[in-house]
Amino acid sequence: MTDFILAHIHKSSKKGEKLLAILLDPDKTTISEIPSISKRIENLKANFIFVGGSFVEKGITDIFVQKLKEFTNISIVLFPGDYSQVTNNADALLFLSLLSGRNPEYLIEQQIKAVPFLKNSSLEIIPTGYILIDGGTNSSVLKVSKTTAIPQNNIDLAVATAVAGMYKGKQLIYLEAGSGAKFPVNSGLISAVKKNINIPLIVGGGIRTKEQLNNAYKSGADVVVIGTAFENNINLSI
Ligand code: 1GP
Repeated sequence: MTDFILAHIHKSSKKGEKLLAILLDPDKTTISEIPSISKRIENLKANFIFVGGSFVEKGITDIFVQKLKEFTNISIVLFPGDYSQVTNNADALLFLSLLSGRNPEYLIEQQIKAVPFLKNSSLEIIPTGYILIDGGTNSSVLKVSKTTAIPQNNIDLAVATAVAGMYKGKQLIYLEAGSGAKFPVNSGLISAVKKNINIPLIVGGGIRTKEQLNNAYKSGADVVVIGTAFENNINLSI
C-alpha cells in the first residue's frame, strides 16, 4: 500500500495549490465513451478521476477502471456507492463513512463488507469522513443511505461533524451537496469547516461554473469534484 494520493493532496493543500477531480459514474458513462472522455479530462487538467455511483452493477467498475487506465495516466480514485464497487485496478479508495447520517449500514457495515475485497490489495486506502449537506434535491445518496442531510445554515453541526471525523482519525473530510445539487455547499459553511480541521477538505455537488469552482477553492476546498456538469456539457471549460 502506498500513500501517494493523500500525500499529493496534503502537499498541494500546504502550498495552496487547488486540485480538481472529475467524477465518472460507470452507470452513466459507457465504455465506448472512455477514449474521448479521457481526452476531455486531460484537457481540463484534472488531477484525479473519481469513479463511483449509487447504482452501479456488480463487476462494471472493474472493467470501467481497467479501460480508463488504457487511455489516461491520471490517478483513479474509487468513490464507491457500495462495497461491490471496490476494484484493485484503481490507485486509491476513499474509504467513506457517512458521518452526517445515522444509518449503521453506511457508518460501518459497508466498510466491513469491503474488507475481503481489500485483502492483498495495493490500493491506497484513505479514511474519509463523508458529510451530506442539503443541496436542494433528494439526491441519490440520500435515497440510498436513507439519511438526512445537514441544512446549509446549520454550520455548527457541519463543523462539529467534520471535527468529530478528524478526531476519529479520518484523513480527509468530504462535504457533499449531492450529485446534481441545485446549489453547492455555501462558502460560509466551507470556510467554517476548513478553519476547524487540519486535514484536507474535498467539496462536491452542484458545481457547474468556473465561478462556483473558484468560490469553493477560495472558501477553503483543497479538492473540488465535478460530475454532472462534465457529463452534461462536452464543452465545459473551467
Ligand atoms: C461529487 O456528487 C458530487 O461529490 C458530484 O456532484 O454531479 O453535481 O457535480 P455533481
